[in-house]
Amino acid sequence: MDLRGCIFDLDGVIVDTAKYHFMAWRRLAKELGFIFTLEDNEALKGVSRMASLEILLSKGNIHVTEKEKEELAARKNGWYVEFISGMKPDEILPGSVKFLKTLRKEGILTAIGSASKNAGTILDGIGLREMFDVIIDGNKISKAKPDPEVFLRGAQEMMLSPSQCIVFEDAQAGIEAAIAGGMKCVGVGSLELLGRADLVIPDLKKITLKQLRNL
Ligand code: B16
Ligand code: MG
Repeated sequence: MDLRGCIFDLDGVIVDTAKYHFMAWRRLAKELGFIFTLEDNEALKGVSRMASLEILLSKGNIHVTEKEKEELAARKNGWYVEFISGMKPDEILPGSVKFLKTLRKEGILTAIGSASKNAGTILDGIGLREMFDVIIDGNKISKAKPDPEVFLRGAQEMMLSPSQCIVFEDAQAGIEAAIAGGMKCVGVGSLELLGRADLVIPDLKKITLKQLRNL
């Protein structure tokens, strides 16, 4: 393929924030009177805040009004923001910085395509904001993954067509979004979960441009 741009999911690809989301959701579940496990948390990856809350509430068999949902989501986000406020560059996932530098050197554009409304805070905390030409996050989009909006906006702002872009994702919803947007995608994580991607790698440590151009 004629590779011109790479679009990265943030949580789980560039930085390991999944543990902080889990800690906050688990705390909320505990307050609501049930246990939320690490396994339950898999279904929340890449999913928007409100959709995540819906999944959590159905796990606990809890029914609340829309207004209460807003309040619960805000409570979870308050804890999450507190957890990520102390994030340091050493929480960047292995291989990310080196790979981003390689892309820059080769003139390939870089974008963030994240569902998170906290993406800016995280990028500032880990000092990576300037490594991305374009940042599309949960504040800029109206349709959550698996809708392709976030990645299509990324391609559009890089002034590229979807066929010139590759998406890097750790969540099934994100892989589906890339496919729906007509983009090649690389799953970062386990083959078992991300088998629908064009290529699955455990992390960004060993990925080469040659591998990507062959997709
Ligand atoms: P927030 P990504 C996603 O980020 C997370 O994977 C998901 O767990 C989270 O619920 C979602 O962002 C919304 O995050 O509550 O901070 O707006 O993986 O798309 O970078
Ligand atoms: Mg993710």
